[in-house]
Amino acid sequence: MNETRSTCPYCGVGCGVLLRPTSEGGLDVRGDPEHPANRGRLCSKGAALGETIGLQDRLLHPQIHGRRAGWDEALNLVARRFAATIAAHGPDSVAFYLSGQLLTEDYYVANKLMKGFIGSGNIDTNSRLCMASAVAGHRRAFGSDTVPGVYEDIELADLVVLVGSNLAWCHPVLFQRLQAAKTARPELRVVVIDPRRTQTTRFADLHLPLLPGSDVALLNGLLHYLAGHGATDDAFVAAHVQGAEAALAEAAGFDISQVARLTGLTPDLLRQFYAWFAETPRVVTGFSMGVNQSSSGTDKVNAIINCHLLTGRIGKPGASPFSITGQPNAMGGREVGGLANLLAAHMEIETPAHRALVRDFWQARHLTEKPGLKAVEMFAALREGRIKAIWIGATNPVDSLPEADLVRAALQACPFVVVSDVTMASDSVAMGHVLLPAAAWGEKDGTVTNSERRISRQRAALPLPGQARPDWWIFAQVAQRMGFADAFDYPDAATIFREHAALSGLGNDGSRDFDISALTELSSWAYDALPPLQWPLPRGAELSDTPKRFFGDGGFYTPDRRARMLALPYRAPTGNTDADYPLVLNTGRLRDQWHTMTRTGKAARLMAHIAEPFAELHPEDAAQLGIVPAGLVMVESPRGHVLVRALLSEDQQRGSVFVPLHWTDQLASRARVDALIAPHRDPFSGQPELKFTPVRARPYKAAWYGFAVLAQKPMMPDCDYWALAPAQAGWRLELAHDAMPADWDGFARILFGLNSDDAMLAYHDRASGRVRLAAFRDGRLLGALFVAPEPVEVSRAWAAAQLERCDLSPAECLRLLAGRAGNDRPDQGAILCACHGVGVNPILRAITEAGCNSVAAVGVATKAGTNCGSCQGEIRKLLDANTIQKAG
Ligand SMILES: Nc1nc2c(c(=O)[nH]1)N[C@H]1C(S)=C(S)[C@@H](COP(=O)(O)OP(=O)(O)OC[C@H]3O[C@@H](n4cnc5c(=O)[nH]c(N)nc54)[C@H](O)[C@@H]3O)O[C@H]1N2
Ligand SMILES: Nc1nc2c(c(=O)[nH]1)N[C@H]1C(S)=C(S)[C@@H](COP(=O)(O)OP(=O)(O)OC[C@H]3O[C@@H](n4cnc5c(=O)[nH]c(N)nc54)[C@H](O)[C@@H]3O)O[C@H]1N2
Ligand code: SF4
Ligand SMILES: [Mo]
Repeated sequence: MNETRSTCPYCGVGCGVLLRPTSEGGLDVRGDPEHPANRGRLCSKGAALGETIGLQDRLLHPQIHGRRAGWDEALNLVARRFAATIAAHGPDSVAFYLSGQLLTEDYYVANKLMKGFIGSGNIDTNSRLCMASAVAGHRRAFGSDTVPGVYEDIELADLVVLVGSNLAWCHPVLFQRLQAAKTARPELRVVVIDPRRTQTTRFADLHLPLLPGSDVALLNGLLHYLAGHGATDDAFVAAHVQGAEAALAEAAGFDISQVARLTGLTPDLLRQFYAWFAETPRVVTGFSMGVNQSSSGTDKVNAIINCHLLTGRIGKPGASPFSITGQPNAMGGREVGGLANLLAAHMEIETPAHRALVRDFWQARHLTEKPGLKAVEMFAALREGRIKAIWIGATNPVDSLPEADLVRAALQACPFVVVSDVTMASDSVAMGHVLLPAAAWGEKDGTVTNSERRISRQRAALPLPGQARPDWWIFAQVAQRMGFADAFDYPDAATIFREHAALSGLGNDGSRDFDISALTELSSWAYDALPPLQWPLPRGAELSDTPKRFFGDGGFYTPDRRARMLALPYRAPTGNTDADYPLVLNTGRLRDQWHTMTRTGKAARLMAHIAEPFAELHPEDAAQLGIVPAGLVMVESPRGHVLVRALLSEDQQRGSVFVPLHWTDQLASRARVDALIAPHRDPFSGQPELKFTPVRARPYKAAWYGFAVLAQKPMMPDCDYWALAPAQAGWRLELAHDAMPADWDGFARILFGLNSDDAMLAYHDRASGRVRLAAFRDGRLLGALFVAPEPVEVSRAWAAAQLERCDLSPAECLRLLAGRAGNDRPDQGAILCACHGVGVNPILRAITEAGCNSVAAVGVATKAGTNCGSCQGEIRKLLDANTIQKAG
């Protein structure tokens, strides 16, 4: 079998995949049984990778002002404009805004160009929105940005605490490993700290639904409790820790009643959690965006680390704090120094000796002397005209940065915007004066580092389409054309990797955590064959697979080699709710979507899980506001608004509203949630507060609601609300507007893209305001539109499935107009199991009619949940609901 070993390009778990090109130009993807991160497992997104690589919407040629250009012309223009801007306004008038989705080699070259040759620190990345607080917290506590533990610790622990992490949806394979460990050892306890109920909290033994932003109070209380209940590791603290007294003195103010007041949790819940933590030597605390994306994010990280340092539970099997990284190469980006305040190879811009090392090694013409602007400041500088040329690569800031409308305006006003991307269809690509077509996953070669410091190869299995080129090549070409030919004369990714490895060992001798100098002399052949390896790998290290932990015996990277515990006064989130903006907006991720959907949004089976943007509210809040289930809701902050579907659920706590971050102008009329978000940031990391924005919500009064399925991608009608999603054989579209169109027939004809000789079936019920229109050609459905004065009640999955048929009988055409499935083709309902395409209805029937009473039994009956397992939590939710219903 001709399979290529590579790594999944999505989350920081970093699963190994095996790729086999198909005869139709596609890619078969399966989990790599030999990769230590996943041992053959994949989640729904990884399993659907083959469906996201199609070339529709691909950026295939360089473009200048919308005109197709050659590489030479485009690269020369970029080099000339950047050089001219620097000459006229200095190096800090230009900036790169990049991404944790670039490969290490791409990143290394970009960072070297900006910090070593342009001479500015203005290179920041979306890791500022993601990992910056973890980086800052690690550096404050350990003197270095080190993740001490390994994945195996989650399986070896007796208590796993997850803080601000929806592991089941965001790191599903790590979650599967945790699930398997708990099945094998039911005494392994799981505690989840999250304001809302999620598929992760459902799995937990204990869920602490704290008030948003109150983590430091909860964790200070834990520290105080640990000290008072004999859980301190005195020997470890005496030998390896500084600052315990001050930290404990601060924490002493956080007794149970004070913590209960600040967090909204009951004293009983708190005592239960604290007691478990105190009595369990093997604790892993995993943390993610509920921690980092906060105005007290760095303090939250240190509050977690404080508890692990006090108890000596760090870098030992089954015991460690554990930062769960978001993007596939969040770690690699940090290794090469891909943040405005880092240098390279975990060295510091502020340390003269480090600058000297890097300057000599790079033969740098203009090594930056100071940190550059962090993401939010960078876009403010753009807006104020201080930055006059920017290069955006592998990220979509028009949708993912706070004050997103201002970000768009800043790019509109910027004299020179370069975007390197793989798609044409993104809100940021639309802002570029010069577009550079990058090679996509599956076509490019290099390395990424996952959450447990494991470096894995991404390998190409497909040819480069059109004029696409790897990101490192693009940066190196521009560098060469700016006059730095010698330093950027890279023939391949392997050469870049060797240089990076060599720099990591330079003047190191154990003084820096990041050292992979054992890989400095890797031949190109050995680089191609490189197996997944954890660092550190100092010169002479054996290239073996034994787990590598840090700090079990101290050896921190502070000058005195001791870790720091910090006194952490509690700070409430920066923005305050008030009478005008009484709700807290929380934002985050869905199981089957990746960020701004430029890739997962192409896969019908991933869109089938949740096909529309929504706001999730507590039913009592909704009732008070007059918001009805499945109605539309306007969520507003002083900065902007979104118009999305209302989802009422007690999974939300009162006063909170959750909106996913994924939808953009490409697939919805107005659902870019970052348009609402304030630029408040953590003072230490500069990471924005993406999980706490005061907002208000109100119902949208629609004159009509519509749902359509379409064989062709439609021209978007002029409607206040629309949300588009690909289906297996066409598109599905949700609509609503506050005024009726003059003529439904004409409206539908344009929507369906009909010819004048295409006939349409129509049904108007003037009394009820219901309209149904459908057009067919040779037994095929071209389009169907269902309109009602209230949210349309037609099975979406069933209607979309009719697009796949080429043999619709006249009776079936009429039934379609009636909006009802026939008995012979039962309606699936919303698709829960993306892998096997199993909807909620067959699963419910298995539970209620066939008596299935476990996830496994549902799997046997329907196949749901038997491949990647990502939907098992939702199946469990249906099982629980059924049990409750029976009991009631
Ligand atoms: N399916 C999917 N998986 C992904 C991604 C994706 O786009 N889609 N993206 C990847 C990336 S880049 C990242 S960064 C990770 C993110 O992974 P996670 O951090 O697990 O995901 P989020 O949904 O952003 O947020 C996690 C949780 O934080 C909670 N939270 C909000 N406020 C607070 C608070 O004040 N305290 C606490 N304790 N919790 C709070 C939210 O309710 C949410 O459930 O996911 C990665 N994996
Ligand atoms: N409200 C709110 N906002 C958030 C978050 C949140 O939780 N809430 N989370 C934040 C976090 S943690 C993150 S990580 C960000 C993510 O936000 P972004 O980074 O803006 O989102 P992506 O959709 O991943 O953007 C990646 C872009 O790179 C392109 N691309 C893919 N592969 C390649 C490649 O190989 N080369 C090049 N050049 N381009 C490529 C894609 O087409 C896409 O346009 O969002 C942040 N914003
Ligand atoms: S858990 Fe899923 S998204 Fe993350 S790396 Fe593995 S397969 Fe990819
Ligand atoms: Mo992220």
